[in-house]
Amino acid sequence: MKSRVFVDSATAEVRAGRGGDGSGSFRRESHVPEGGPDGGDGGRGGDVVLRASTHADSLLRVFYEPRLFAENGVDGSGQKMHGRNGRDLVVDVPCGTEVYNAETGAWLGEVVEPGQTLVLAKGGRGGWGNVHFKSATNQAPEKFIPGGEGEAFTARFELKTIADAGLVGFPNAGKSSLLAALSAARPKIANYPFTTLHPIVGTVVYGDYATLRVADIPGIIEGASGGVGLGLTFLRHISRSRMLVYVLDMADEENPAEDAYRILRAEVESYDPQLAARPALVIANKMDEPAAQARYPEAAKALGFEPLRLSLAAEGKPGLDAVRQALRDALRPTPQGAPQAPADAPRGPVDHTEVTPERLRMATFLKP
Ligand SMILES: Nc1nc2c(ncn2[C@@H]2O[C@H](COP(=O)(O)OP(=O)(O)OP(=O)(O)O)[C@@H](O)[C@H]2O)c(=O)[nH]1
Ligand SMILES: [Mg+2]
Repeated sequence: MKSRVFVDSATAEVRAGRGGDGSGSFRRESHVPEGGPDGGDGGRGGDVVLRASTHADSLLRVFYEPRLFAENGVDGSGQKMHGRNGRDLVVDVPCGTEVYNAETGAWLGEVVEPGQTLVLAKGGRGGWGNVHFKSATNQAPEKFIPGGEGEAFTARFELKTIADAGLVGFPNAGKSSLLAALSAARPKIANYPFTTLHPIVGTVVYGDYATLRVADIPGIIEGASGGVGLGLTFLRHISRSRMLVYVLDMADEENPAEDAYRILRAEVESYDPQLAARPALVIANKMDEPAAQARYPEAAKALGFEPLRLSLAAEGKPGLDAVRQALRDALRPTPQGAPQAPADAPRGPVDHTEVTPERLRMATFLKP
């Protein structure tokens, strides 16, 4: 079983290996009367390297072992022996890990694609042995060069989950239920708020083997971007998503869907206006509930568009195929490379008696 502990930021001491010293040795052999300098070079210090891995799903390892020290190079020795290079320390972190200098706040880079590496700290160069200093005038140099220091600093790691689409919704709206229905991911689902405590990503697989990744995060409540509830820290995990999926609980009588949508958008907007401007799919969930059906026309009117009807509790999960298709359509690259809302996306109500792909796109995409 996978660890339930989820760590999405961590601080660690990073220290590359020191270079081994050069040697100041002289050749001493019984049959060689005047042995010359034979001190070899030191090995270089190991680097500290960050590597994106699909096997790491949080920064737990860094959190528990916050000393990331690479091996020192070995000193050179007599008989022109070169010291061994220090081994690099390769730190596996989840895809989407960013690194900052903890003291200055400077952004140092990120690893995104599986296998991508980033050298965090370079090892010190190996020192030079005295063999390098032998010359016509100096046949017995005592001089040698010590190894260089490795780079060292305090690093702060932050994980930004990589997914194509991010689910946003009030607690209990059915986000995890949607992820479970779309993918093989098995997030915890329960009828109480804040069931989901950390982000989880699932992969949606299409008939033609196209895939896209969807991230489920804890529920967002009003004030999340200002630190209320769990929301703020987790909005970060969908900040790279190319699109957002707003999941509205149509059966929630206390929080009408149109209010929920306005609050969610405002929270996303105050977190990052660029994120709020990305394409969005809006889902009216729990449509199997009579209260949801009764509320739908009024909500659609207030919203100014028809959110996609979905029912995850009913037999056959009506609406799910349309959600899958809408995700796919939205994420298909355009000539510009990024998904775009159609230019003619309406702001007013749309007649939705028959769900054609074109209508779906029109009803579910909102121009920022
Ligand atoms: N009737 C009905 N219930 C649903 C539907 N979708 C989800 N639920 C129920 O709503 C409750 C909350 O579902 P979750 O998927 O855990 O909701 P969530 O948005 O992930 O909630 P948090 O993780 O707390 O933010 C569960 O009891 C689900 O079974 C639906 O379409 N119809
Ligand atoms: Mg959940």
